[in-house]
Amino acid sequence: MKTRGTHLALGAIVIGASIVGAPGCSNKAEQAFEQQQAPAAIGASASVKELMAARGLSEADVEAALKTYMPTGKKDEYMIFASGGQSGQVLAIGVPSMRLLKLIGVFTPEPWQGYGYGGESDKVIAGGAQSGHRITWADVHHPNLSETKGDYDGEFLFVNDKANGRVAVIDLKDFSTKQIVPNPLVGSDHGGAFVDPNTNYVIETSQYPTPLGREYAPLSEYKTKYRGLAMFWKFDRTKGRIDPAASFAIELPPYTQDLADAGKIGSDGWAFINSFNTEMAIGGTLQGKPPIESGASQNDMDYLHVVDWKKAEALVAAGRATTMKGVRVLPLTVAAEEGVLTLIGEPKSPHGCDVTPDGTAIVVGGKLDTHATVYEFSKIKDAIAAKRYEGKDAYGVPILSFKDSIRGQVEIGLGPLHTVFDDKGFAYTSVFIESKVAKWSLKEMKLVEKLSVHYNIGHIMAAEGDTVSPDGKYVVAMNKMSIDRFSPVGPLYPQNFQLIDVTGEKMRLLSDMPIGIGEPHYSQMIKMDKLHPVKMYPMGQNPYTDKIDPQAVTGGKERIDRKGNVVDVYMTAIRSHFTPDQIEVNEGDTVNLHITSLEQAEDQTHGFTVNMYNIDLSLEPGKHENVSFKADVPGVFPMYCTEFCSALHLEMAGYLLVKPKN
Ligand code: K7E
Ligand code: CUA
Repeated sequence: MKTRGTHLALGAIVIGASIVGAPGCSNKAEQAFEQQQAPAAIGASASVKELMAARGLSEADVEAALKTYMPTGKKDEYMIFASGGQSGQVLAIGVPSMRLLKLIGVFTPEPWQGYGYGGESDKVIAGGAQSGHRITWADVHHPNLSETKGDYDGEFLFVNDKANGRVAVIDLKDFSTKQIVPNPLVGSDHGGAFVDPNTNYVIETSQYPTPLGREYAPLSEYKTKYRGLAMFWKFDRTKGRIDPAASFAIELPPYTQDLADAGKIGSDGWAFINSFNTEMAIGGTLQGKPPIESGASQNDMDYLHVVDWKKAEALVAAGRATTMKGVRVLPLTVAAEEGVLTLIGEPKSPHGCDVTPDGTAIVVGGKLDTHATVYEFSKIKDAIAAKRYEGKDAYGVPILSFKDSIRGQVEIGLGPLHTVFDDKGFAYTSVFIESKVAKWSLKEMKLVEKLSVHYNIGHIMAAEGDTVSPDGKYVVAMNKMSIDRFSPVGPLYPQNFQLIDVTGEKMRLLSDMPIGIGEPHYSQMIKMDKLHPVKMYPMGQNPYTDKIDPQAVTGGKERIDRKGNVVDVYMTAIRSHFTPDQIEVNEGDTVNLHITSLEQAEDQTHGFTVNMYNIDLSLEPGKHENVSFKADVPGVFPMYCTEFCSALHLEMAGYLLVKPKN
């Protein structure tokens, strides 16, 4: 592809810069080379040399700069979708520049996009309520792009909310959140929101076991009443929404299920979920009992859960499920008997669970183990087919031999967590305790190189890394701590993304990007040319129904309708006025504003707010918004456009007058 040429070209420039005898450049051969080449490059090189000296930059720094600098107007080659952690949002970041392009409001109201401040998007957030409780934050862990034939297709993004057991759907047509689905059965999730290679399902597995259906049972009944769950949310691609009614779940034992991944190619139709705390420790620190952290670290092995979800889907269709809170749940007994669920030992307190691009293996990192363990799918499949079980767990779930299920183990270092893949058969594992990226060969099952990162790397991510054809090129270390990397900003430090070039024989650290909004866990990186967002909406479009809104207004049809104490205002926005711009109501009236942007020019966004009512809308070209409020306080309330849309933006204003009752 083109980029390879670009990289070569950059390499040549770097050589040009490095040969001018920058400080620290003592290579004689290079200096000789410099004299030969000097005439052609001397002007630029001399100033580069001075700049390097003035800023104290090394050759490696200059090379990194040349590989990541984006001149004005030039666009990035990849986009990262990163979880925003506790912010409840998703970040869109350009690569290699690592420039933040957008913060997408997902679970948390986001004022710039007018997300969650009175308009239509309020319904999306309201849809995410658990047991009637409106929730306006999330612990976002894993963004996952929709796939077609195992490749990112750039259409949708799914993310999970670990804290509240929810999954959100973001439409990449307009980079906005269209749906939040609360899981009515669990109290938290983690292994999500992964998709199968054709995005039939968005997979969400629970984390901390609770009684299913969000019911009550005392902790003394943990082993009998608490359960884990694997949820298969059916994704309706034409509607762009999850269809809860067509979804199903599989009941799991009360081990703490952790990361999950879907099979691909030969392992399509299967899902893999690891777990810790197979000891089923419940803590009790105040009563002098060991905390969960020590109780959960007794066993040498925990369980990798192997799930034949195609079989589960067929059993559910055949009526073997029971319905709980409107969800069809395949009982644990059925899953165990029918070979839907099988367990395999996995080294102590594992974390990452990543299927290789060819679908033949599953890589698991053991947090308290020094290995990456590679499971061979064909061995697992054969053993299940032949019912070659080593035993059963307390819930009757068959267990396969660990020894007979693995391809091997690779000595990685202290605290291996997650693994990603490139296009050359290498795997990259994050090594948390050592703060390193370990590169190893899948074929030779051998460690190749370790690169120091700063500091305490959690997830790691690679360009198109979760597809059947990763790109290589870039790996991103998603570091939990930044310690001395940035200027101090108080005791809460930003996380640090470190961009790594993996094109060469040696990994090269290119740049840092502080994430000052939350703790991103995972991210995915997609080729920019796969994304095709719209530049504007068709006139009158409601982005949350994907239809022209029935209340949309066209120019000249603006009006105010009054029926008793209900006032409907049909309003338009265009540079640089609202029509109508005077709204008079009586105290206590219900006011329904229906506002259509008549703009059809690129990047001509208006905003709308009215003093005191906590209303804030973003009116992108063509967008329609509906907002209702009770005019319960008499007075005069300025309303205005909140985007600097034109020279007369400040004049884009009006008044809401609320006449006192008496
Ligand atoms: Cu390792 Cu939630 Cu994927 Cu954090 S998780 S790092
Ligand atoms: Cu419209 Cu400012």
